[in-house]
Amino acid sequence: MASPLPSALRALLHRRFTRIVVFSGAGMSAESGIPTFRSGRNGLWNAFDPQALATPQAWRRDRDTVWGWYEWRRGLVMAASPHAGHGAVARLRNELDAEVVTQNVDNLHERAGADGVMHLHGSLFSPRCDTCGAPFSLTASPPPEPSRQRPPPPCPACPGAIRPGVVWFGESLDPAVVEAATAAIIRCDLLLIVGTSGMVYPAAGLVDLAPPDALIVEINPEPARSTGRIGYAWATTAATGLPALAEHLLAYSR
Ligand code: BV8
Ligand code: ZN
Repeated sequence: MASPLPSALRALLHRRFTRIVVFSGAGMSAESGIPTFRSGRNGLWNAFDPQALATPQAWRRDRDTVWGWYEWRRGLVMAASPHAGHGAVARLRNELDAEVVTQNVDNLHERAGADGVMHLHGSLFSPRCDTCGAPFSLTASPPPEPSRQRPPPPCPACPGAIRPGVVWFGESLDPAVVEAATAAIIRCDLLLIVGTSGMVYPAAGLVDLAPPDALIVEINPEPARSTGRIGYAWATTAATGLPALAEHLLAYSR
């Protein structure tokens, strides 16, 4: 049984929403055991600052460490499971045609059953050659505790090396994904912002494109800086808040 909605939020939801967008960040995956960017560091990578590793400079300087870090993260995701919040988002996607925009590079939204997820910052599961761009399928699952240094696979088609399929700091986002996410947000009537500190641009700026009459609800245990236009900031977690919200929205659509 999902936890009850705060009465003030319930009052704001007393209408049918037909153009819902879910905008998620690292906090969406925290309850699946995936560390966020600003939580405590994890063991093997304690000394590393994600923002220092997630850059083209780091790749040029020390590919093996960068590749080892992403393989460790890919292994974490593969060993993790989507939680009830991911399931709720998948229901909103499948039953209410909601759009899902994420800053996350994991595949937990998809594994919970949501398709058409817009990955603003790419994915751990779409590596490509750093030279010719050829996509590469990583069939082998990473070792449980990859060593710090892991040489990336060579590209089968050119002298390049296989890099993570993510957008690094200082790299531009895929214009097609930004365009699709923007198109969804500018027409939404309900925007659910889940688990993001709202500090990374241009992604964080997309939430400000919601129409003036859209209701914006934020789900985050700590008030974030997502947008000045939050209609309701629900200080709860993704795995708690989203099932309750989805249940209410689905009941209203019947
Ligand atoms: C760009 C993929 C144009 C990689 C990521 C100097 C030089 C170059 C660029 C810049 C610069 N200064 C500023 C910039 C722009 C820069 C930027 O915004 N920097 C920030 C740090 C200021 N942006 C870029 O570089 C972007 N590109 O601008 O291109 C350009 C081109 C050339 C030159 C200049 C500009 C590209 C940014 C994309 C970076 N890649 N990810 C990877 O994953 O390794 S970003 C990465 O960090 C994530 O994808 C995510 O977007 C971000 C982390 O943010 P969050 O998801 O919000 O996570 P966070 O940990 O911060 O917060 C978690 C939240 O969850 C918290 O609020 C917490 O309270 C909450 N929470 C915790 N538990 C729960 C919870 N919520 C719910 N439930 C819970 N249980
Ligand atoms: Zn290549």
